[in-house]
Amino acid sequence: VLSVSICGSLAMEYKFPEGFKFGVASAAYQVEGDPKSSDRGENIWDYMVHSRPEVISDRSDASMACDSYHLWRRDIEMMEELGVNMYRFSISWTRLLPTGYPNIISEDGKRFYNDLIDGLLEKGIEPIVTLYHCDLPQSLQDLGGWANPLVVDWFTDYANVVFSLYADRVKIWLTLNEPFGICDFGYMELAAPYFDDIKVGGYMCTKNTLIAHAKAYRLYDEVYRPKYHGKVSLSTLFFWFEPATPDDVEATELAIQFWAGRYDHPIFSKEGGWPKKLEKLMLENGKNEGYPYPRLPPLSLEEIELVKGTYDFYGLNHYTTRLIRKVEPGYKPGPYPLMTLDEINVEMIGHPDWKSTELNWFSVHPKGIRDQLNWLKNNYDLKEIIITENGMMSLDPSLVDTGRLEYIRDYMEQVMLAMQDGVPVTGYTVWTMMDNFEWLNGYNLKYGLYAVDFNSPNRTRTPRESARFYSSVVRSRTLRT
Ligand code: BGP
Repeated sequence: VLSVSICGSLAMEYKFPEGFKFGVASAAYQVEGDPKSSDRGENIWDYMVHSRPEVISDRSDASMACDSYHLWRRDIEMMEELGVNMYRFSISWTRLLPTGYPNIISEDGKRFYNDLIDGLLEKGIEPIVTLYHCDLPQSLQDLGGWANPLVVDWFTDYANVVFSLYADRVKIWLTLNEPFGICDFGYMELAAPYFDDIKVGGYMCTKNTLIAHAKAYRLYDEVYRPKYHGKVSLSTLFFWFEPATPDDVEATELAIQFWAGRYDHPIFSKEGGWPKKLEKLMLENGKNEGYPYPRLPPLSLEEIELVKGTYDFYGLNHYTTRLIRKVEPGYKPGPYPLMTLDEINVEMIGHPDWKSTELNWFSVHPKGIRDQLNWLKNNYDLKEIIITENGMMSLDPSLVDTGRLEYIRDYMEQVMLAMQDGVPVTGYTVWTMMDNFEWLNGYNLKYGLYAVDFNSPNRTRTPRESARFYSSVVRSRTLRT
């Protein structure tokens, strides 16, 4: 680290270590498009946007999205422009297995991902592949989806097909993107399947995602690792939380355990299983509601052992920090359901000094990522952390995206500082390379280093200021603040 004083203010210069990876991320449903001309089967997002168009803020759908199904060569060119050396993308389950089951493997799907992987490797870009990023086959949703324990077999069969096709070339795998998003958002009307059923279906989903992840990990471990020596983990969506007042310290730790620990503790902690305090509290909550059994389905000793330790690194999706404040039971949340975690009676609020984005759940507080990385280091035994998503949303489509540029600069600086604290971060990935179908926000919300013209038939991609900035950091492996 070098520090230089310019006009009295301290400018810092950080050099990224040799081998540090810089990437960009995407997800199949958000960029690929083309469910019609290929044989891709229907998934839960297709079904939801067509049966309930009003839930998408601009009533759009992802039938064409960024058209990466046809324009993937242009996508790779953009990565070359940026100079990144890894690309995190996901495989669409129903593009590869149109029925959801391995009885039919789509030739077209197989070829599509083969070409993409080979195209990346030719340019020296490492593929990081997510097996599941929000797009469950509708055929499996019709049988109960993630709330049905059979999903474990469905997912493992699918994972086996993917590994058998691509594990010779793909060395870094993420089984699931954000189980919190799959279950908590999916069962609180914030994502497909768009159910209002958090306390039954949602918590069944919590358990089933863990078991499905673990089985896929162990499958790789036993069958593929001896030959291909890759790494497997998952990505956790982890808002960082700070206490609003000294009185809220305990509530904040509980909020961390409810949000991230519910999914992380069984996998990454030494003892495994649900976080103890949380498990107890949720059992009491159930009883108070006249429900005598644990709502968080118990994990048997075999299941605890099955899930524990199923990681080779930690994949972190970090966006924002919220303050945690205790509230009375029954407190009515604000306009965003996300703002309250009623299971543990806390509310998430912003800090008056933190810059806010246009959506009020998202504050800019770069130091949050450093504190969170240190928390991970102190709580789990981690040899490697890859930041699998970090980026800034805006409703402003302009190419001069100073806010995003500063966000990336300041968050990367805090990642650097965390590395100086001794946190083993080995890679950083921006969400996202280009504007895409941002789930319930359709095309209104922009996260892209590149802007995409969704009115042009060829989905023209144009770099923003943040793309130039990120590229200069990546190419020089130096961050200047
Ligand atoms: C992550 C998802 C991404 C992406 C991003 C922005 O949680 O993994 O797929 O969409 O969040 O999310 P949103 O559009 O909800 O702000």
